[in-house]
Amino acid sequence: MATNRTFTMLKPDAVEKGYIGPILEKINAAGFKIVAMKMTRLTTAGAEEFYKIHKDQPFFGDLVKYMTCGPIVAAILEKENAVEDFRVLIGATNPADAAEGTIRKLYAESIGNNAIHGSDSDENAAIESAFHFSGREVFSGKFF
Ligand code: RTP
Ligand code: MG
Repeated sequence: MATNRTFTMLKPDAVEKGYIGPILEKINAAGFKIVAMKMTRLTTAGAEEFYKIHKDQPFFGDLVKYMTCGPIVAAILEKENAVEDFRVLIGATNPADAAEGTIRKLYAESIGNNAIHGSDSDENAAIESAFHFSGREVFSGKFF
């Protein structure tokens, strides 16, 4: 399996509760390499664009409000089979359904406030990474 990339956001609830460190530790322990990272905040327009696939869902308004309510940490992660393996590491959307030991099981509050995002395809990982990072902010290969 070739090394590839996924995109993640530690969502505002996780940042507010001081879970940046513990979540990054789990990401590192699972073998993902951080190749880009920043603390930032989504604007309403930015959140609407990022989650536009959900614009007709009943939860869209709440989702945009939640994703803009505080800072997030955005990152690009590298690993073999990154997209699929990261979705396993974060667990099901609803923490009540998430497997033991997954990030959402450990750190998410609810199906809405669920601590972390993971891209669902290689194509979306590339789109979402470009949404948050310029080429100069993304590192690759061996760092030194
Ligand atoms: P994500 O995109 O954030 O990684 O989450 P996901 O693939 O597991 O779930 P998705 O279906 O893409 O939903 C995106 C985000 O919308 C919020 N949500 N709320 N109240 C609800 O029923 C509901 N359903 C989804 C969550 O924040 C979810 O992560
Ligand atoms: Mg999704």
